[in-house]
Amino acid sequence: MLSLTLTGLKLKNPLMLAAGIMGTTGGSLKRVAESGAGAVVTKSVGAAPKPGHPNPTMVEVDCGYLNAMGLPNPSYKDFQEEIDIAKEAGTPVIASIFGGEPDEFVEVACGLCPDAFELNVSCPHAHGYGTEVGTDPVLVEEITKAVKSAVEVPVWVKLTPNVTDITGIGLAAQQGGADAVVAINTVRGMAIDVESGYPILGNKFGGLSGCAIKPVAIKCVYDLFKTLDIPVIGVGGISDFRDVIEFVMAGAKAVEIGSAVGNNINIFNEISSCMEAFLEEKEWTLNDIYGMAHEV
Ligand code: RRO
Repeated sequence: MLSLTLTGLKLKNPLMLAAGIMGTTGGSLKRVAESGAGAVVTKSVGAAPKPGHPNPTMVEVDCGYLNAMGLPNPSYKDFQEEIDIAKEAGTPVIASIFGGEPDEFVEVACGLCPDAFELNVSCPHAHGYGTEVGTDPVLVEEITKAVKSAVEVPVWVKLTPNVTDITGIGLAAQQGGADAVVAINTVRGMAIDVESGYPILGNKFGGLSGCAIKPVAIKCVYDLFKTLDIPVIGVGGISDFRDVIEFVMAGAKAVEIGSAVGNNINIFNEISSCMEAFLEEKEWTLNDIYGMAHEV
């Protein structure tokens, strides 16, 4: 009842693991896939190993989490082994990759064989990467075009909400040939310890995730659905089935779940069951509610 085809990939449900959560090892990705996710996205990997930002890299705040991990990753070079382990679950595995310019993205993409790529042009706190790349529509189009012409699997582009109008960047990704856009990455934020006056994160500022950002993400998905022809994948603050229904009504073809998986790996099965019961009671299909908020 919840199965769908997304950019050519067959998913048993529209609930995917978001990048950055349990996504560094094949073992943890496989475990999430076996816990009911429709697809899993890896932690972002780049051309060279990176240790990430100094600690603390994550702090719980009201209604969410602030992180400034700083793209810690082992590089793409031995990462295919992890992807292969994750693939054993029989669920699509999406590689999140980052780079500073088109050639770096292409180098990483050509070193991996996932079921699809998610281009990270949206990390809010990585010098030379992420948002610094992903707020420039010309660069987003060039990067997307370069990766698209180098690989044969679908290419998704994960967008930053830290712009005035996300649709301009979404259009650039579409123009570059993206098969889908993913909205949103974390919202830039900061927390200060009032006893000492020190910024709490080692990097001083970071990205906010969790339920605080859901309304921001819903508006971004709504705007992108209205503007683009390619599918929009929603992410940001999902913790129960009503959140997923809301994203689909805003125009998300599928969603990714991040922060809430940290507390509960069974969330995919739980949300799937609740969604099925809700849709059955309403006598709606997933397709009936897709973009429903645009009909009023
Ligand atoms: O690693 C991180 O600090 C990080 C990444 Br790559 C990202 O895309 N978004 C985020 O909030 N943190």
